[in-house]
Amino acid sequence: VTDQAFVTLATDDVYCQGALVLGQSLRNHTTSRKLAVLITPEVSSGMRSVLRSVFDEVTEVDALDSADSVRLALLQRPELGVTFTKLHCWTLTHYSKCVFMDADTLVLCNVDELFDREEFSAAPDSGWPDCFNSGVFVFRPSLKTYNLLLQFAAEHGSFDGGDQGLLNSFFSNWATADIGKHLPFIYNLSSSAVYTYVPAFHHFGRDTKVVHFLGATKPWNYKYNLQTKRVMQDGTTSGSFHQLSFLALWWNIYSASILPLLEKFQKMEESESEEWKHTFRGVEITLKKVDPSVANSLQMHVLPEQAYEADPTASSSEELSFKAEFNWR
Ligand code: UPG
Repeated sequence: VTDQAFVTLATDDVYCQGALVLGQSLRNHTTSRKLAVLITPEVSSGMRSVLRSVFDEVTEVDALDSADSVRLALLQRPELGVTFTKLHCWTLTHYSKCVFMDADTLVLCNVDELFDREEFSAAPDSGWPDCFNSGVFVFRPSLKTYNLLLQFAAEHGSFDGGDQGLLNSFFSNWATADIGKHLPFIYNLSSSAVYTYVPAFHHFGRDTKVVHFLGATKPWNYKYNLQTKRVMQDGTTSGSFHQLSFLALWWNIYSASILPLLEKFQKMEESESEEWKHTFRGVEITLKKVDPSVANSLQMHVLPEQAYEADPTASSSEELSFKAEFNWR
């Protein structure tokens, strides 16, 4: 089906890591729909190449760039920036129907049946179930709807400052009008809500189809041991057993399918950038100028057992190979 697509959004290279894992999870479960990702100018050219190897379509959407009055009104509300960006999904009018998924979601099986639903379908939010969560929703691209949404945003803003508040106010009859537009919670299971209703999770959780790593700590903020295939916890991160097993699923895909892609494109770019070989305790390591957003993972990959940090004060290549200091963790 070429006129229907899964759509996600990544405004920077960090969120791209999530988009890539989501895209790969959809591929792994052999979706028959197109995969599209919306990005902003901030996304690096290397990352765009990697995105193009997973997604059928990588579309750059501009931050507020035009002079029309609605956009100007929105300019006065910088807090709605990311919200505004998500709304761009309605401009993908070469598709007749789409499923939007946040970059911090992961599919556990084929979910193509979502396309049987109509606009606007979404699952309840675990924090306030009369509201839907805007991390997974079915919609029909339409410039008319897009403009109405912009106008609504400019006039009313968003009660939570994000797209979720705005979309809930705009599609305000979702809670009561049509139960067919309520997606089951297993299509947008908040990984953090799991332990607030443990018996329900035990009863229904095995059928989970989409996990949503909602909240401030995203999967890519955790550390992962490539050898034991375990997510590591430290003082800043914590998680229940189930959260950790969902995180491990995310990291399995990231390490098996995404890291090799990132490295491949990294290598291609290296011909123009600096790279130094260094032998330390008999292990040859490669010091690279890496994008800070992926540095953590790449370092883990180069030295799976011991992540290291090069001396950040070193400036030239020679200096670095001398001054590199390793903080064994
Ligand atoms: N996003 C970016 N860059 C950012 C922030 C967000 O690309 O700097 C995209 C990305 O696709 C992300 C989504 O927007 O997954 C939502 O942002 P996120 O940081 O995941 O927000 P959460 O707090 O986890 O999510 C809740 C809702 C989500 C809604 C958001 C703001 O689950 O659907 O978009 O709040 O209302």
